[in-house]
Amino acid sequence: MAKQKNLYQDLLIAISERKKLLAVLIDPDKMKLECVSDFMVKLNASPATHVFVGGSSVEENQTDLLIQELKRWTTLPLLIFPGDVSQLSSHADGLLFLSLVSGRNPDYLIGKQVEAVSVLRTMQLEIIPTGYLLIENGKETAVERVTKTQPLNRENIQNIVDTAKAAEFLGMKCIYLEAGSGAVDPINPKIIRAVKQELQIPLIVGGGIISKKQLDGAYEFGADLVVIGTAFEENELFFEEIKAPIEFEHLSNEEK
Ligand code: 1GP
Repeated sequence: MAKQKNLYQDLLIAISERKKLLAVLIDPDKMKLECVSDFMVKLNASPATHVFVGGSSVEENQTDLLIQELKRWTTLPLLIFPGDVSQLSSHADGLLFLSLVSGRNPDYLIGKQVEAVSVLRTMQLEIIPTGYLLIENGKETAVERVTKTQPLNRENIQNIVDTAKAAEFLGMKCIYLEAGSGAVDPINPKIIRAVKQELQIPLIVGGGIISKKQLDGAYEFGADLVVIGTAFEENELFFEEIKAPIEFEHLSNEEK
């Protein structure tokens, strides 16, 4: 099948049309190949607009095999959200080329990216440079462990905004606010709003979102694309739950 080459352009168009974009994150370490078909039938019938694939600890080749299988079941854009260079696959449509700008570990700011180039040269992936910000959420996350970096203090909203803006000034095409997979608290709506107000580029938000209300809240406060993994992994009925129309009025004043 021909590759979709306009992922980023399509993202900008969808955002300008005020579409609510939702990526389902699939972790190759947790999704068995034989379960893909059932999962994808549900995903295809849901409001999901993108499929992201990636994890923090994945065996060599596992990602490539999973992506090949996923592509048999969906025409949605499939982007790699890599935990490591070994998760690159020519069968995906695109790649979030992450730089962990919240941390100060050179390996995850630029080292892994340099390592990836020789592999990426052999692939036709659309590459989307993405400033990746890990925000503290109440417990240690896999990203923190693997990258040996500290998340940003969630109370220091100005520092989070400045970090996101610095990434935009550096030329990143998206900002990803990450609370971490399975986070206790998703990104606080106040942080989403403050970052969104300063950004000219798309804002991705993920980590710890397990209810329709939290999903709607993320959109209302400025997320352009929301990423959810765990909630779908643990409860496939969640595909049904998110089908209800968005009801912003149910958010309390406190949350606003
Ligand atoms: C993790 O932001 C993603 O990198 C999604 O997190 O698994 O908690 O939905 P969850």
